[in-house]
Amino acid sequence: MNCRGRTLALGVHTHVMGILNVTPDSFSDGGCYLDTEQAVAHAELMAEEGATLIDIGGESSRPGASPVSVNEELARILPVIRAIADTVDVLLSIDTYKAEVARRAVEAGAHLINDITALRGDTAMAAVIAEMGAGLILMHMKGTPRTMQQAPQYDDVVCEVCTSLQESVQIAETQGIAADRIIIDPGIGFGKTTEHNLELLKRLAEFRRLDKPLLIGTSRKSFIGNILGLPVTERVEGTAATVCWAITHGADIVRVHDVKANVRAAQMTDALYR
Ligand code: PT1
Repeated sequence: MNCRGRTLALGVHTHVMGILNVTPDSFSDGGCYLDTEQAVAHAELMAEEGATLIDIGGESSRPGASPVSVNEELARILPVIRAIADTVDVLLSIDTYKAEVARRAVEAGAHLINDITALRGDTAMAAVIAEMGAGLILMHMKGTPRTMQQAPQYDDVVCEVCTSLQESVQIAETQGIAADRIIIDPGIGFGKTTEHNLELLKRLAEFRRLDKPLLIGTSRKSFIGNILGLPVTERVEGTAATVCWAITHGADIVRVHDVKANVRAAQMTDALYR
């Protein structure tokens, strides 16, 4: 696939997308020089460890998280995007559902937008992506991050997620986004119980029917914690197991925190499977 003059070869090997959160902790207001330095250092490390994409997020979308303003989000991510785009050889993805944030991020050097609302959050998003020739990740979510884990229900989770993503693909292409710039993602943990997440992974191959590159994000998520009975700091092996499984069931890109371990798992799985 092709976005903003950069190409991403698909099918040759699995791409590992490293997660770079620039949501400040309570001791920092975000956007200051030290934060930017730290973020760039983390991006450089992930690139050295084998990440070919980096996903920058300025607003948490974990269950229960609250939204932040456009200005706050921009203050957090723009300095980091500018610094990384200049120095690190990776595709830069921005985790935002706000069209204004997307536009400014792509102007600053980002290559693709990771929209966790799959174009349902901001009606101006599709036009921005189309106009700027950026790539787009369409992720399925039921509800909003604040409310999505309040007893989510589906008749057939795979069919419903598939249909919803197909509709978003249709909206994207109708609004002028090139068919080969669209990636799909079933949104593990976004309005899904542990059973729903397992069902989505077991039947992951059904998403190949949409004929789009497939991204999967399971990293350190609570369904792994529920199964293993382990806290978030102890989920790297569980995550790696889901990464190997996802690759053999059609994933092209995996979104992870622990790049080194998951690149090794992905390389070994690629050698056996691809
Ligand atoms: C994802 C994803 C994302 N996940 C894409 N973007 C998060 N494209 C943020 C839990 O259950 O899978 N795909 N952006 C992080 N979201 C969560 C959701 C984190 C659930 C944790 C959980 O613990």
